[in-house]
Amino acid sequence: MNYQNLLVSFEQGIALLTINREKALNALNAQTINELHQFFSQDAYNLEGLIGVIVTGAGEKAFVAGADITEFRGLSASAGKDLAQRGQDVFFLIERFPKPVVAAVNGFALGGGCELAMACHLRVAGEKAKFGQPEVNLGLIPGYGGTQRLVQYIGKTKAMELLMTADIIDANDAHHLGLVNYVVPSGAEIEKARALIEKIASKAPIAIQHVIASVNAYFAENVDGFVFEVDSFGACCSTDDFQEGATAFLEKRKAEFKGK
Ligand code: DAK
Repeated sequence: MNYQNLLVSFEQGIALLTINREKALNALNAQTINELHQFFSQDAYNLEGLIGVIVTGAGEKAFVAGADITEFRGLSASAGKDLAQRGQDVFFLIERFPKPVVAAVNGFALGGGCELAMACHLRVAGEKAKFGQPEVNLGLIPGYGGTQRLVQYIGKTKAMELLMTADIIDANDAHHLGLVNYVVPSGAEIEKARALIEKIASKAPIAIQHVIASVNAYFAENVDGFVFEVDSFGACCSTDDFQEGATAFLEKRKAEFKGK
């Protein structure tokens, strides 16, 4: 795993992925998007014993302050479309990753940064974190799924307002709106993200995969989420973990899941 803009450490089953462009407030340039693609399409799958991924930003100021504005100028319509598609593909890889991905939002999460946090399954915000989609200030709209996921998470009323006003909200407002799962003291984001992943890792891994896929199915086009859930439920029934979970309950002991 050789990256220019990502730092990856792997400890006790958890990959800590840090966007490492602190001088540019961790803005997502093309190289970083490519490296995220490399990690979530290949490298993460090669980490033996992986139970989850934490995504954060280097330094104390920013999670990710957006797409890298220095790369925008002179972008043609077709190049812009290609770039948006590339970014969306990467963020879908994150959203569909079969193990929990938690954003530890340690500062500004603006534009593409807010979109990156939204592509993760869960979000823990430090109390100094700030969220917003200020693309209209630049004559743009979000290109990495922001117009869709923001509506999914906070509803059309507030999403319309944030997308059209470019207002930036703090961590507590983001929490009240349902954009983040937890607000913690600054500096404690990773610890909380780790605790969430460890809790999830004590459950049946195949069931967790099916939860992720089934919840995503609610938002997928041309997919009946209820039908998808029935199929996923059936698939869980054929696992050893289901037998173990039910047996452990009846024997009044803790289940020992094997992910089989
Ligand atoms: N891109 C590049 N550099 C950035 C940056 C960004 N998004 N944000 C900050 N920086 C750089 C600054 O230029 C500055 O660099 P130097 O001048 O030191 O070389 C350094 O980071 C520190 O930033 P500031 O000096 O501005 O720090 P402040 O504390 O004063 O302000 C701030 C922090 C976060 C409020 C401010 O930096 C800011 O407003 N940043 C821009 C926020 C923003 O508008 N982000 C972009 C949102 S739009 C697309 C797909 C997706 C998107 C676009 C296109 N296609 C497919 C084509 C998404 C777009 C967005 O994300």
